Amino acid sequence: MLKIDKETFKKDYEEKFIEIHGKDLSEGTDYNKYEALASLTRDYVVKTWINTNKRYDITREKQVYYFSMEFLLGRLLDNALSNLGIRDICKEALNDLNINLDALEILEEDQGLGNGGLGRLAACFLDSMASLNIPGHGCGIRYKYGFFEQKIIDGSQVEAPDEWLKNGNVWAIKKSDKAQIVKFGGKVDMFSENGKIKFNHTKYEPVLAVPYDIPIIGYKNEVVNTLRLWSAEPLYDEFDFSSFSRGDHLKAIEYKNSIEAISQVLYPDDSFYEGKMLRLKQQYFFVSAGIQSIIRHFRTHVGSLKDLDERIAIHINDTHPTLAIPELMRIFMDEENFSWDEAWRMTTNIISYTNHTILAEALEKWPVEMFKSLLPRIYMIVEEINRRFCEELWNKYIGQWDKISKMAIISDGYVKMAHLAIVGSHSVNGVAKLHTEILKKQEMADLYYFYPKKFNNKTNGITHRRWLMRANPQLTDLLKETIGDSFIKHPTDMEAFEAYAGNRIVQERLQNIKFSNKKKLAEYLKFNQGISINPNSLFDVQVKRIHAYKRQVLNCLRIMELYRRLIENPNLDIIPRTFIFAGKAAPGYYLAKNTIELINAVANKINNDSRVNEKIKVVFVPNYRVSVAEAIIPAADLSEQISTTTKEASGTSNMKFMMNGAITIATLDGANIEIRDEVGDENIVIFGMTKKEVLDYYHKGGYSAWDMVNRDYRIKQVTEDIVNGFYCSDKEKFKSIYEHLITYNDEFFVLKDFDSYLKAQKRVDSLYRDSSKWQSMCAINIAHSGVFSSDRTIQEYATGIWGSGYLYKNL
Ligand code: 26Q
Repeated sequence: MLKIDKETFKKDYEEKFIEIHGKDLSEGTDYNKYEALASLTRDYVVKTWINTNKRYDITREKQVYYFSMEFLLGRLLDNALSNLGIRDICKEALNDLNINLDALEILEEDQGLGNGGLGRLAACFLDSMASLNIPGHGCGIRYKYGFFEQKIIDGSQVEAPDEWLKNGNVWAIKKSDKAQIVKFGGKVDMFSENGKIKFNHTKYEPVLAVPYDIPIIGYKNEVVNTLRLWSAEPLYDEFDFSSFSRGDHLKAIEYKNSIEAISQVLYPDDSFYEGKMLRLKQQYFFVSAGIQSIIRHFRTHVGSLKDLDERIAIHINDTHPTLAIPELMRIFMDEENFSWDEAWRMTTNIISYTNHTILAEALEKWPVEMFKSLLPRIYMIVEEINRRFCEELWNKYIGQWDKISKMAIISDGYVKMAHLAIVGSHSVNGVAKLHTEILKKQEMADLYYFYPKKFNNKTNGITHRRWLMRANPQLTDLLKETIGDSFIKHPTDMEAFEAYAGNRIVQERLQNIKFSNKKKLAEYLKFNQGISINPNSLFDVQVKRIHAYKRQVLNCLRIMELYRRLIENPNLDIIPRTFIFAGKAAPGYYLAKNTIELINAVANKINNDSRVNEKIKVVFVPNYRVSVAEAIIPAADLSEQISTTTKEASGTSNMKFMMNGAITIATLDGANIEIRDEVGDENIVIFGMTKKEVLDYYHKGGYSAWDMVNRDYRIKQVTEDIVNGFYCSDKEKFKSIYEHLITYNDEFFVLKDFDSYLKAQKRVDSLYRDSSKWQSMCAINIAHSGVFSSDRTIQEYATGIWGSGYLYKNL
């Protein structure tokens, strides 16, 4: 923990301000003040950062590298100050200087280099690894533009570039001396040298990969790990300047642009896989740069790579970094002269892989021709991995050609990345119990039966330091007052809070805390969107990426049904509710964008109907991101986790809501099942089809959306309201939703679950009426949320997969 007193801090801050702005503090804007504070905080971190790296080189502990195309960090200032243990001193010091720390913190742009769950998980994992004293580092891409900024114009999503770097960024340090060269295209020739086959790669396009290092600060423990993000730059040394001097400067610019494009944009996930060459380029770019830099480091600090598999572990976040497997093979064989067998043993020992999806249509596969021309040497290696794998399959499954071709890495003209990841790693994990079961028994069944020992489950988690302590300081204080502060280091100690579930004073405190968070959110929405909501109403929240399987449409339809009932009977006795939605749709995903339009149309109609406004309101909060989640989640009463059973691998917002004392309404999908197991049936509201019912429909058919419409007049009414002009004079506007639900016999069974969902919402209504009961349920949810801390998840990865972190275990 950094030891610093208030006066020293003040002095340092004023000096820093002058140093970077060349003017007095009194002349500074708020943003100037933020910059000086962030810059000073980074200075404080640097020494510990250097020490941590030195320590790692001396102790030679196993280093974990978490490779991910996405890291959704959000804001870093508060996190840095809190983890350094100087936030209180800093706040007081700034107060003396008439500066409000909270007001500066919100000026920081979110670092939004991720789509959603997978990217945020990577960020939570980095926080947990550093806080648990595990030498674990991130490796990814420094996208110039983060995930797009979502604007809602006339009720529709409009995308704008996320220019998160426009005002600079103090956290990252550019390390030009650690740049690596990554080679694309060209040709590979084989030749023999001293009886060994060698490969010569020529005529390739070189790209300079330049690292930017971001400190990942452990919680008050003197550990600063590194997130290394790579940026692509042209390599003019190797550029043919003769064409430039002939006046062909356009060619030079074209070259520069084509290189810079590699780290320009983050691809949106629409869950329908499309093989884009630039995306493959991005993948090899950061994987090759990352692995080269790891190996270079070990060459300089350790010397031999002989037992590298005992010194490092590389984890791949979904299949996106799978090229790490052939890239390691390439370096071991072509550069280090290892035999195939030795290279393969090391590679599979080093690599482990997490699968995050069960949507078959989202699995990555690359056309062989594209792969071969972009990565000729890597393709040769993949081909050989595939050849050897198929040979094993032939020996085991004699004559079963169909099975073998289904399991192969290369088949039907494609390279299948999940297969490569499974074959080339020693561990394959799913992210919740149900998800892992489905992977084993359905999606990857053949590969599971071939490698049963590789498969394991690691249920996701979230960092309680950001999602509880930062996002909800009042609740954190209540926990400290009642059960002490051991839960900070040992989150499962929160269980002790269950003893207070029936305590009236604690219940009242919980209610007041929630009310104060709701008031804050209401003010935020008033300020940003000019909309008034009632903090005394039940805040019913669904925030996540917009996708058909997540079923925002189901949520919307039941609001439409309730609205119809209220018009008919304005005296209907219901608990007033505010329905809050937020989330981005992939720009090319028409149905998801149409869903946003429907929600906004429903909001527009309902919010302008004075007959019902005392009872219901609908809000769509634009541009959902980490900082918005931090404002919304602590203010939620009800957490909507309503995906079609079997489709949500885990979900992680479900855990964030639970930790902040919201009650969950959920299908038995992903980690919802484990939340139910923790809190018991009486403290969660479950509805919807079972896994068996869903799988039976998929395997045997038999679902008829029309039957649902014909059997239930409420369904008939709300589906007609989508297209009869009730919400929009243009009757065609929401046609795609209507057709998806009915004409195309919706594969996500929205209408099938409608009745059960409505009944569940009715249960929520009656539970909420008994405030004491409701608060005790909230308390039980909070008390059992500790196992969903990513600290637990990371300990499981460290001991079960990486074989790392023994320092922590010996503490
Ligand atoms: C792939 C190819 C081309 C373009 C984009 C992509 C791409 C990008 C991001 C594919 C998938 C993603 C992200 C997936 C994701 O966030 N999955 C979620 O992961 C969470 C963490 O494990 C789970 O909790 C969620 O259930 C899962 O949906």
